[in-house]
Amino acid sequence: AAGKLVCVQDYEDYARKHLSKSAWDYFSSGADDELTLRENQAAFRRIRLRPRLLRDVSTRDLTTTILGEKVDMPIGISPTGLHGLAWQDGSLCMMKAAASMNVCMTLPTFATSTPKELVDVAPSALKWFQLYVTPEREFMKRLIQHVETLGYKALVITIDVPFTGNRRPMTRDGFKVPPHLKVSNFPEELRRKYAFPANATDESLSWKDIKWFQSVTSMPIVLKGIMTSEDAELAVQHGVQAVWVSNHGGRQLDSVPAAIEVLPEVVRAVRGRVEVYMDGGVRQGTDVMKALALGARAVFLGRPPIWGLAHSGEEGVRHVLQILKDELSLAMALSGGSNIVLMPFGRTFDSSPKKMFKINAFFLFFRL
Ligand code: HOC
Repeated sequence: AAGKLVCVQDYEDYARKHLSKSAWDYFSSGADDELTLRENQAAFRRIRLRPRLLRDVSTRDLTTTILGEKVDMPIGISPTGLHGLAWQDGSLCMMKAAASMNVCMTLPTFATSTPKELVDVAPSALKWFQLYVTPEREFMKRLIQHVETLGYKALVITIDVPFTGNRRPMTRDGFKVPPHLKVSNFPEELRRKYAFPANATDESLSWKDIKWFQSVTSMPIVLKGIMTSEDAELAVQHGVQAVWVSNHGGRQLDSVPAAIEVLPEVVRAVRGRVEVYMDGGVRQGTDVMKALALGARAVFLGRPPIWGLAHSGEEGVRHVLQILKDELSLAMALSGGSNIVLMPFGRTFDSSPKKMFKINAFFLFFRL
């Protein structure tokens, strides 16, 4: 049945019809007027590609590395809360699908399986852990060190949620996590105190706390939620290993620009000193190409794997990933690239100020 759906939009349409209202509202909604939510996709649509031809595209290599780890394509899975709302054992299904496609899975703090359960179903797959920072530092430290011991390869700290954005459909209906779902990362007493989606995060979190994270882990740190060149520069100065451009799928501050629009200023600011990823609005292979052309090392998917889960669990997620992989491969071929890292749009960045922005692009985009 999964074969009948041919693009991510088909999966979203299926999910809209089949998820419960409360689950659909949780996954689909954005903050306030949902301007940013809509803009994330709309901004991709405004970018156009310039293909180069006669370049032997008979084979295509989509493999790349992120933080030194090899993956089969520059597309990973973003942390999204409450997978179990979309499919039973949703976090495990997502992990298995990611493992079978050899892409990075980012386990959210508000997952519905534990970090260890993911290791058990996919021991050697690439896993990152996304952290919401609660005020309970001892608990945070234990959790971070636990995932590190389990072999998670990066700590992705979400920095754009000092308070949860107002997603009106959820507020209207008084969204509650169904009692059968366990938000497994929290021990019982903390689960009551920081019950999702009540405000669980430490709203006093600031740049000076980065040192603390660095002191408790040797995992590379990725800051997720960067939306300005100023914060990108601060991230580099604070010694993190990567920045992740994201407006939280339009679920936090409404009226910020689309993630893809912010990407170039962040890429320029970091000047190749750290890797840059993005999420927000990626729905097809050409979107991935556009993000890569603008300097992202990889893109991550938030809602699309959820729509896959809602359709057919692990199989649905795998098919969503396969669709995007096929679309990316075709888009590469049609625009003259046989290697995703060396695509003709390949910009290279040199940290020396003189050669700050060496572009060997002959493939680029323009905006309408
Ligand atoms: C601490 C509360 O990322 C979402 C999730 C969780 C946000 C609430 C965090 O729903 O966007």
